[in-house]
Amino acid sequence: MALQAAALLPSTFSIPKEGKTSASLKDSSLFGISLSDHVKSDFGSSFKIKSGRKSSLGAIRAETMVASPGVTSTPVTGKKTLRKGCVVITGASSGLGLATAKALAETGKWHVIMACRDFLKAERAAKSAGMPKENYTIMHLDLASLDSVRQFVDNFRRSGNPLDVLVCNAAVYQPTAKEPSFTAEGFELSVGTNHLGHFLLSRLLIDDLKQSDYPSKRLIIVGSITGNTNTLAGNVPPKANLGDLRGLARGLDGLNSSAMIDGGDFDGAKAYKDSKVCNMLTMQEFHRRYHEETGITFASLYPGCIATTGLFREHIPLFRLLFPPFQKFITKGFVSEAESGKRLAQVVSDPSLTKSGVYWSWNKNSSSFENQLSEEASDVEKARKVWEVSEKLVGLA
Ligand code: LMG
Ligand code: NDP
Ligand code: PMR
Repeated sequence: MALQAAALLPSTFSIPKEGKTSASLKDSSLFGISLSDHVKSDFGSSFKIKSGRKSSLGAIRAETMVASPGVTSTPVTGKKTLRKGCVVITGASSGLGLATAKALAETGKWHVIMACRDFLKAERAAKSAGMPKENYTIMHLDLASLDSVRQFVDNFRRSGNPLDVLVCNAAVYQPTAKEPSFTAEGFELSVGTNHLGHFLLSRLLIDDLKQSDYPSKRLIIVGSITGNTNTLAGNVPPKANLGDLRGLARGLDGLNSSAMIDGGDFDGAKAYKDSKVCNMLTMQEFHRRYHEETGITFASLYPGCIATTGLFREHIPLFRLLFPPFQKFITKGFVSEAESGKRLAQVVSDPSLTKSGVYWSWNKNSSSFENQLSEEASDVEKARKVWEVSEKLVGLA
């Protein structure tokens, strides 16, 4: 545990600016569903722990595994039941990530590693959400720094936890920024954080997922409707468009090249939507490259319009005031944070959602369905290019 504690030092001590909880909406919606939905996370007793899980960390891992609540198994009448799953969720200090962490921790079947940039905020959020403390651990991760991503991976490995599911959830949205801002390595902040940080994280952690003996290993990358131009929401300007990736290929530094993937003028709302397209393309490229060989399920999703989260913290006050009622009463795409958390928790743990390469959405009957991605967000050639350019940028190629 000492090793783990060393990994948990916060790098920031900011006071949260947002974090209100939303009112619940017992209504069906165009793209959303009712609140009667519930998490189905039981794999049933037919799954058993495989013996001799591979441990690459020898004694350190064995020792910390004993101390970790996430990896114990409970003998029941001489048989071993399924051990707790261990899920890493990025950006679990608010909104969708926090709601998902809470939904999973409350089942008692999951140990949640909350991978957050602000340790104190995450600790407060977990406590005020009432998450059982034996079912979560907070570890520091700043996706806007590739060094921090690598450090997180090292610390996670030292913690001795297995990795059964990774959820790439964190994101920033800068709709009102006039000028770009940048990550530690000088990439435009939204694509740098939402896509490149997660790209490195998931590429590094794929090895850990491979080693897991959990019956259903998953890598989930949160997408969005607004990156999909085959929808009404995806046609609200500015529209996502990666173009020929010329800006990405030159490093998104805003100096020698554009800060935008397509090489155009900076637009914070477009940069966010472009980053979501990258997220959805990356999920599919992972599926093509790794699913058959590893059996890992790769998935993305649109959780519904969670109009009350911190994602909109930088939007103008008028927008923040009108957006929730607009989504509730006009588009009917609104979903509460709690409901969105249940949806993502399903993608993490529902035994019926094991299909790989799928972009999940929910209909008004509370059922998940395989949604269609836009032409660009399902472009095989573009996915390959985004992958290859991204691996150069994050130092993997
Ligand atoms: C822009 O600001 C930035 O300028 C830009 O740089 C970029 O960052 C962009 O995409 C990001 O954001 C956005 C801001 C500017 O827009 C808004 O604030 C619009 C938010 C939507 C709010 C609509 C208000 C409608 C009033 C709803 C009140 C609800 C009350 C409930 C009533 C219940 C009754 C039962 O501002 C604008 O752009 C102003 C635009 C105003 C547009 C108003 C359009 C209103 C409605 C459109 C209806 C469309 C219906 C669609 C239905 C779909 C169903 C199929
Ligand atoms: P929030 O702002 O509430 O949550 C985003 C989380 O990401 C926060 O915990 C934030 O940390 C974290 N984060 C931001 N930057 C970094 C960083 N550099 N390193 C580590 N963590 C970081 O927004 P949502 O819950 O709405 O967003 C969650 C996901 O849902 C995103 O992927 C978003 O694209 C997606 N989504 C949201 C929709 C919505 O309507 N809200 C709709 C569709 C998709 P901190 O708390 O420290 O700020
Ligand atoms: Mg949108 C069915 C219609 C629908 C849905 C589901 C969304 C979701 N939005 C819809 C329609 C509209 N929006 C319409 C008609 C308008 C014009 C008034 C509109 C506007 C709008 C703005 C200005 N919407 C927005 C914004 C944002 O700044 C949000 C955004 O683009 O963030 C990137 C947003 C969103 N609308 C959504 C969803 C889910 C978002 C935000 C979050 C995201 O995609 O991650």
